[in-house]
Amino acid sequence: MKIIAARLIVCSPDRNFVTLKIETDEGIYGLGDATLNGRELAVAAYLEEHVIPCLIGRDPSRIEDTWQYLYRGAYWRRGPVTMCAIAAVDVALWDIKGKALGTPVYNLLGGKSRDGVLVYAHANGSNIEEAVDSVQKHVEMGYLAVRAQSGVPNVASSYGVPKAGKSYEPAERGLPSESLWSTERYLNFAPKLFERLRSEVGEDLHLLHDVHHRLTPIEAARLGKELEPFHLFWLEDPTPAENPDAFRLIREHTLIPIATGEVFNSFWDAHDLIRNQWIDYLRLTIVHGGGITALKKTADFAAVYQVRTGFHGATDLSPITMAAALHFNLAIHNFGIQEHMCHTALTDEVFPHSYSFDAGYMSVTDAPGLGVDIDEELAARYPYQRAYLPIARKLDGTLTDW
Ligand code: CS2
Ligand code: MG
Repeated sequence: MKIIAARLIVCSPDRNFVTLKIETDEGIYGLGDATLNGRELAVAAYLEEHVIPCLIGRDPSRIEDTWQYLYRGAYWRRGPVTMCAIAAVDVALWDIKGKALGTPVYNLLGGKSRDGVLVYAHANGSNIEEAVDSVQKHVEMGYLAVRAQSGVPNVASSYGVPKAGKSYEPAERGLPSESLWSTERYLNFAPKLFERLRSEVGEDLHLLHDVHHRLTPIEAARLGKELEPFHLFWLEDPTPAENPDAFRLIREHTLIPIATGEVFNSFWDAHDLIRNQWIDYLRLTIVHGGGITALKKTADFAAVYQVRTGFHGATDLSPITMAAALHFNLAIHNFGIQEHMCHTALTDEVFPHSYSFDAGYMSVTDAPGLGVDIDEELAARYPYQRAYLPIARKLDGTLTDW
């Protein structure tokens, strides 16, 4: 089998997606997600100008060799754009291999280790009342795990809370919006949110919370300690993770489980955090971390230290990544949980897929490969529109982590 063509499908059915389609001389094609929220065309250009020319004529079954060729052959290593591009090729090749062998990708990763993939939903509200109501709505929908985010009193816009009447989509078309943030107000508020949530939903529901990189290590330690009575499933991105030592400091002060890594793009970003057991869940995911090949190596390393996966799964990761993640999550032993932020009906129409949600878990069918496709004609009706993630500033105007 030979690769005879590879091309990008860039579309924006509600938000931007970049999809790589690799075609072979036996009529089988594979799909890979190449979406990097807010920097989509950088990855598209990297693939178009520097990767696709090298793919033509290659044997698509040589997945590991192709991964090494694209990683080591670039000379300049790592980074979100490079690893997202490599991921798109890698996932498309796993899709092709599954289709060529007539088997779902999870079977190529060791077969099922579980019958379904535990997922968590996004609940949010502009205040505690709305957040409680949203969590309860997701419990009624069958979720066993729910992330709760709330507006903070006297803070204009908090992370994870949609604008009035809209579903939550952080990327905004046009130039980046700017919002004001107050750590002090947030730190005084967050424990009240979870005290109320626990009293409303009881002990069994897994509650998660995303700090979104906004605290210093000692502030994160304070928050972790104050949230301990409400036994969260995890506290996510408590502090920026460029300095892994920051997580040592948090670990010294609190038992709250820690998750981080959605902004990582390589095993090496997580290496110290894993081997020192400074985190409990790794969020590094397939589309941003170099693909299935890279994540398998990383997850296997994490398993040795009893660190589990908790893949990022926001709407800016396409249904192709969701499908790949579900196959991966079904197979590996040290699976933790999968984020499930539902795509819109239109996005699901552009990307028909075989995965489904039921009673707190997601599963895939035994369709060969990943079990996902792209409706190119429909995608073409929704052309790319530049969009950015927001910028955050402290009340005094200092730029801070959004
Ligand atoms: C968030 C994301 O889902 C999450 O945990 O951190 O919504 C993140 O803000 C976006 O994926 C950024 O593109
Ligand atoms: Mg997050």
